[in-house]
Amino acid sequence: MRLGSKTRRWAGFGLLALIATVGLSACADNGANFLQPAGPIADTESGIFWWLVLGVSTVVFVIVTTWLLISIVRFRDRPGAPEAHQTPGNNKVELAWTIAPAILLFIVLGFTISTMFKLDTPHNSQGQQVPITLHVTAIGHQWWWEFVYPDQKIVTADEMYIPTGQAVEVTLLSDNVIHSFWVPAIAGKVDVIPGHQNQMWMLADKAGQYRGECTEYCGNQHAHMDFAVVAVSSDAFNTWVTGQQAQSTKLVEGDPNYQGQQVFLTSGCVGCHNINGTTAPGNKIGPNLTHFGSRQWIAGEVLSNTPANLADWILHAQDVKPDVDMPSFDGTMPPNPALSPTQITELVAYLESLK
Ligand code: HEC
Ligand SMILES: [Cu+2]
Repeated sequence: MRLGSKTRRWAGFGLLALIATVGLSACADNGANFLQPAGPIADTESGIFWWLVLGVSTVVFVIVTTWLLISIVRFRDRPGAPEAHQTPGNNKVELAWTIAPAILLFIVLGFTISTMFKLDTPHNSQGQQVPITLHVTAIGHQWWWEFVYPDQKIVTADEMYIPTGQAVEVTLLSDNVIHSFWVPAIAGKVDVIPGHQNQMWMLADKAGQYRGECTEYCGNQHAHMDFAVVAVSSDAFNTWVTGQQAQSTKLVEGDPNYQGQQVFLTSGCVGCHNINGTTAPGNKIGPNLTHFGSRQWIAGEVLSNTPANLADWILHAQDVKPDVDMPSFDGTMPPNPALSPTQITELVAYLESLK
């Protein structure tokens, strides 16, 4: 069947629009871009992409396309021209175009492997070796990241603070399935495997907030397992540490958020969440909430941390993030209670006060 010229024109437009959409979507900047590196690892990796992979591909593309265009134009069929000369096979040519790409691919492989070895030792952007000054353990849960700072005795979720210019060692653990830890602008991706301890290091040159994500399919809400690496100056980092080390207190009657804390302690939340300094034992099914009010996001960056969103999350967690391990507290999932509007208001005020 031959397509009419109108149909072909529209098909052409459609194709162009599709290509443009795909191309332009790459322009969105959400902090998760390894082509805008903020540390030596991503910097080296993007270098490999620009000069090696893109360089080699460009040369091949130009040679093949030029050759193709010349052949199309020069040897096109003309009225009255004799039948084209047929070449049934040419061993020399076949060998050449098998061996040449193989050599190119081995060159790419060689540089890639040597880069991998180079990236093993912690170093700064000038290439000088630097010592590890901070240890963080990142634990992949379903579907959120827990960050433990063993030396500072801090436990937090979905936001990993690091000081700029310092090498951080990240130990990767999982208590469920395989995840993968990637902060495109800084470092990664390294698999997070249950029963196995993986290690990586990272260093951020520039202060900023960089999005990280799970890059190994781990269940329904895999796409909502984002986290943020927040790189700040050493001073700001120390201030953050001191803030996170502060214990929460068991409030007494008459304290502003006493009612909210009571709702928290009596509604079943304590089965999964810990708030240090209260009687909530918390068995780590859910994030530690001791300093929840200081975080920018709720539940793997699905919602920004505002009182309205928090109320929405507690009432309808299963609608916001279907299949999540937290029940909705709107009465649809007995024995979990339906929280009244007053209880929700008090609970939200209490949680947001935990800075
Ligand atoms: C059965 C376990 C369970 C119970 C009970 C539970 N939660 Fe959760 N909660 C979770 C899990 C798991 C997450 C993390 C979900 C995710 O990000 O995928 C979570 C996330 C949260 C978060 C977001 C924390 C963060 O840093 O992103 C808040 C706030 C929260 N829960 C509050 C509550 C409150 C308040 C209650 C009681 C009314 C409650 N939860 C009851 C399991 C539970
Ligand atoms: Cu995942």
